[in-house]
Amino acid sequence: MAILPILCYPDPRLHKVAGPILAVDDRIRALVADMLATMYDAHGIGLAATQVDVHERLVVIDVSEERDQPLVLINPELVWTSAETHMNEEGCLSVPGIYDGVERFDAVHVRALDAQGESRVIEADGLLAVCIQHEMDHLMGKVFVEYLSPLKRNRIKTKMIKQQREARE
Ligand code: K1U
Ligand code: ZN
Repeated sequence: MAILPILCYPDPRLHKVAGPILAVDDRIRALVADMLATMYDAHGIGLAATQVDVHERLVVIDVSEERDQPLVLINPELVWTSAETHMNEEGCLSVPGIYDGVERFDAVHVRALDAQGESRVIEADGLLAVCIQHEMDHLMGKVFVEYLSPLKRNRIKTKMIKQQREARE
């Protein structure tokens, strides 16, 4: 298992649209293991393949307190969304230190393959529903700061570029 480098906003690779996974094989299972190790190492509750510069439709999530309930979503598709939406505080491992409100569906049903290649429908609400929507956005090349005002987004972009320059020096 390896800890993979996580792309940081505003890296243009975060805006690539991921393609479908055609076979759930040993390569994908190894990537799942590396992404779970990377998510736990970074203390995140989710990670999309896009964030580790792999542009395939794969997401890992664990919103459990004990960090022992990993969820693997391969080729996820939203099949139902609630009429109700809510503003939730979000963070992102690709935008470290930034938290802000994003409007999301309260509940979603998502169809996906698991790590064995079995098709499942997950019915999610609360933090899991928010995290699924955040991770599926990553697969479409969208980072949560793009929901914020241009003023806030530009401030965040400037701050991230400065942090990355200072980290290199
Ligand atoms: O995709 C990512 O960058 C992971 C991200 C997932 C996420 C967190 C919060 C709301 C939606 C999606 C994180 O894990 S950020 C770090 C974190 O653990 C966290 C931040 C805020 C609330 C709860 C957890
Ligand atoms: Zn994120």
